[in-house]
Amino acid sequence: MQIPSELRRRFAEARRVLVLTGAGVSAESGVPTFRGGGNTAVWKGLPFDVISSAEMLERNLPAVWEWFDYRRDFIESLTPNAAHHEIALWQERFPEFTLVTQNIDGLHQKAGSRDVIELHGNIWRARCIACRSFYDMASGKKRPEACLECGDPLRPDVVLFGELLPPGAFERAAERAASCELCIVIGTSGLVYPAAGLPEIAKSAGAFLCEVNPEPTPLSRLCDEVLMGKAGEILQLLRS
Ligand code: BV8
Ligand code: ZN
Repeated sequence: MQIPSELRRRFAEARRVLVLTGAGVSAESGVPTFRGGGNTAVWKGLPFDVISSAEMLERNLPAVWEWFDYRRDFIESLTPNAAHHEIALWQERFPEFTLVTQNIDGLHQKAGSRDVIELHGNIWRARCIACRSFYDMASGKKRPEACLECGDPLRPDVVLFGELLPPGAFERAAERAASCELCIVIGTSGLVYPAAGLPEIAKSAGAFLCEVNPEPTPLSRLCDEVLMGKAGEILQLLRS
């Protein structure tokens, strides 16, 4: 794949860069995407946006835990791929670099990315439904049965459908999107809001918008450049 000269020039000259990632950036690490192969991920007969919903949390917290415990055990043995590593290098390359992810797998951080704006939370954390105390579950740490502060139940520290994003996360991302010169959207189907609104904010603020995805998405028509292929193979081609 040839990197178009305009994109190469923008990549070489940009100082303020925002990257938005989705499940596709973790696909080459073995993390299943949600809409891979045209069908939506299903758990025990329930589409993921049903089991991953505020309504389900109300109705059946143990089922929600079972779903995230299964995914956490699955992700535990997986490692970052070339796309994660390339993106981690960009935080040194660009004076003002912002990494925003919809992923809860923590693979960006495992690849060395710092200050990642996690719009949808993180599967390695639990939090108390009442006092919001946080509990780290990284490297197999067991979560307590209930909150050690107030005794109330714990829930996964992820954003479920119908729930608000973490305080300030979207605002910070939107602020950076509105001031970036180059916005690169990697491995997202661009269907879930408000995350999918960030490239639109960047574009309308005058940024050069580039998408990396083997398939067209609703965001493709907005883009100045679309690189159709796998992130793990394409991102390193941007190196001069
Ligand atoms: C909210 C955590 C306020 C849990 C997730 C406006 C319009 C319509 C609907 C709404 C709207 N505003 C709000 C809504 C409702 C809803 C929404 O957007 N629904 C959609 C389905 C229409 N949004 C919400 O509920 C949000 N909250 O708005 O709060 C509010 C409150 C009350 C009432 C109303 C509003 C919260 C959304 C967050 C939900 N939590 N994750 C979990 O993980 O289980 S979302 C989850 O799904 C992911 O985080 C991600 O965001 C999304 C999946 O999308 P992708 O990551 O893009 O993955 P996908 O599989 O779809 O695509 C992968 C792509 O990668 C593909 O394009 C593929 O081609 C590509 N690819 C594959 N391989 C590669 C690759 N690319 C590169 N390289 C490869 N190798
Ligand atoms: Zn508590």
